[in-house]
Amino acid sequence: MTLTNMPPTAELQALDAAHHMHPFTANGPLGKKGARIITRAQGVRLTDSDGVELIDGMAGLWCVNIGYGRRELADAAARQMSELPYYNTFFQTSHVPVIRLAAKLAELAPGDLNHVFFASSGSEANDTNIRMVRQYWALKGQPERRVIIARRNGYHGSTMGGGSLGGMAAMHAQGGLPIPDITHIDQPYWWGEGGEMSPEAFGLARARQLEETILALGPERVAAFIAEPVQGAGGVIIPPESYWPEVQRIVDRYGILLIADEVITGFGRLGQWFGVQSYGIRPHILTIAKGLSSGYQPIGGSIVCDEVAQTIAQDEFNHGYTYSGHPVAAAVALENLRILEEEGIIERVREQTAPCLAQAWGSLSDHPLVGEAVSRGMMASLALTPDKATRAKFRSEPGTVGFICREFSFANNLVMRHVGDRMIIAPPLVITPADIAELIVRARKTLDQTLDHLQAEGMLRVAA
Ligand code: PXG
Repeated sequence: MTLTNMPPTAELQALDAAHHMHPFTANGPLGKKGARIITRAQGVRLTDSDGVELIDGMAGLWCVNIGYGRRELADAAARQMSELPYYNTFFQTSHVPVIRLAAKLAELAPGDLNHVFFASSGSEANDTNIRMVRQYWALKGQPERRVIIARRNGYHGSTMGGGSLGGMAAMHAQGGLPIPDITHIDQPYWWGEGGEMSPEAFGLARARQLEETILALGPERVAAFIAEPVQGAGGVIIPPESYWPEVQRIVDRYGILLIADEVITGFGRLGQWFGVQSYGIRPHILTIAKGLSSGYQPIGGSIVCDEVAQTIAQDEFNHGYTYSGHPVAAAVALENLRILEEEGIIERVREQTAPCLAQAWGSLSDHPLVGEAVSRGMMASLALTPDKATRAKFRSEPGTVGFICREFSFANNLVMRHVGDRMIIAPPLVITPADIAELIVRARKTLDQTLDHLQAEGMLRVAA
C-alpha cells in the first residue's frame, strides 16, 4: 500500500514537536532531534516514513502478540462498529461482545478465576484492583486490611494508583506518589543485587522479605501482594526458581490476596495462556491488557476468583469506566483470542519459538559486554557490564550505556529497548526462527558497535 497523501518526514516531525507531548519522554530534546515516524507494519516488521523497514523486537509496547496486519481484527472492529459501536454496562444492561469475552476469559484463565471487571488499560485495571481488594476486606469485616505490598522496580501503570503500586523511583519523584498504604519490598534481581548468594538462596531471601514485611506491618493490616510473574518494564527480570513457590507459601499462610499483574506475561508471552501457569502460581486476581487485543484496541481488565467476586457482589461496587467492556474493543479481543487459539500460536511459542529464542539470545552471552543473556518465553534481556566476572556496573550514570546501545540498535533497524544498562526484547509471538536469526545478527552488530564506542570514549570503566 502506498500512502499518497503523506507529508514529508521533516514536516511531520515539526508538527509532532510543536503539538504532541510524548509519554515518558523529555520532549524538549526529542523535538530538536525529531521522532521516528512509523507509518505501517506487517507481521514483525515496521516501516517508517522514509520507507525504512525495522524488526520490531518489542511487539509495539509488549502487546502485538499476533503480529501486525491481521485483517480479521479490522473486520471484527468494522462489523461491531456498524452493529453497536458503543453501549455501557453500568445501569443493568449488557451486550453480546462483553458477555462473550468475559465467558471466554473465564474459560481460559486457570482455577476459579471466573469473573472479569473490564477497563481500557493495565493502569486502570490496577486502579480497579486497589479498590476491589480493599472493598473485599471491608465486606469481610476487616476494613483495616488496606495495605498493598508491591515491589521496587515493579511496573503496574502510570495512573495515581498504578504508579503507586509500581516501584519506579523516577515516577515516585514526580506528582506526589505513592498514595497511602502501599509498601514496597525488593525485587528478585539476582544478577544486579544478588551479591555472593546463589540465585536460589537469593530468591528465597527476597521472597521472605514479603513475610518480614507482613509481620512488621501486622498481618491484620495487609490486603494484598501484587507482582508481575516476570518483571517487564523493570528490565525483563526473571526470578530465581525458588522465588514464586516461597511467595505462594507466604500469601497462603497469612491469607492475603495475591494479584498477578499479567499485562505483559498474559496471552502467550511465557508459552502458556498466563504466566502464573508457567510458574504454578495461584492468584486471586489477574491484571490483563496489552496482548488481550494484541494492542489493536485499548482494553484491559481484572480476572477475579469466585470468592472475591462473590464477596464484592454483596454490595454496590462504586467503580467503573465509561469504556469498561467497550463493545468494539471486546469484539476485537475475541477475534484476537480466536486467532491465538486456532492457530496454535501459544503452543508454537512453547515448543518451538521460545526454545529457539533462548538458544539464539543465549549465544550473545559470549560477547565481552554481556554479563548475562537470559530469556523466558518470548521475553529476553541482556545485562551490559564493563566486567563480566564481577557483574560490575559502569562508572557512568546508570542507563548511559544502555541508551548508547539502544541508539545503535535503532540505527541498525532493530527495535531493542534499554532499561538502565539492560537491553530487552519481547517480539511478537509469531516471530519465526528466520526472523530471530536476523534479529540476533542485528543485536550482535549493535553490541560490537557499542563496545567500539565505549572503548573509543574511554567509557569501559567499572563503577567505583
Ligand atoms: N502492568 C504491567 C505489568 C505493565 O507492563 C501496565 C500494568 C500498565 O498498562 P497500561 O495499559 O496502562 O500502560 C503495564 C504497562 C515500558 C512500558 O517502557 C511498559 C508499559 C507501559 C508503557 C511503557 O516498558 N507496561
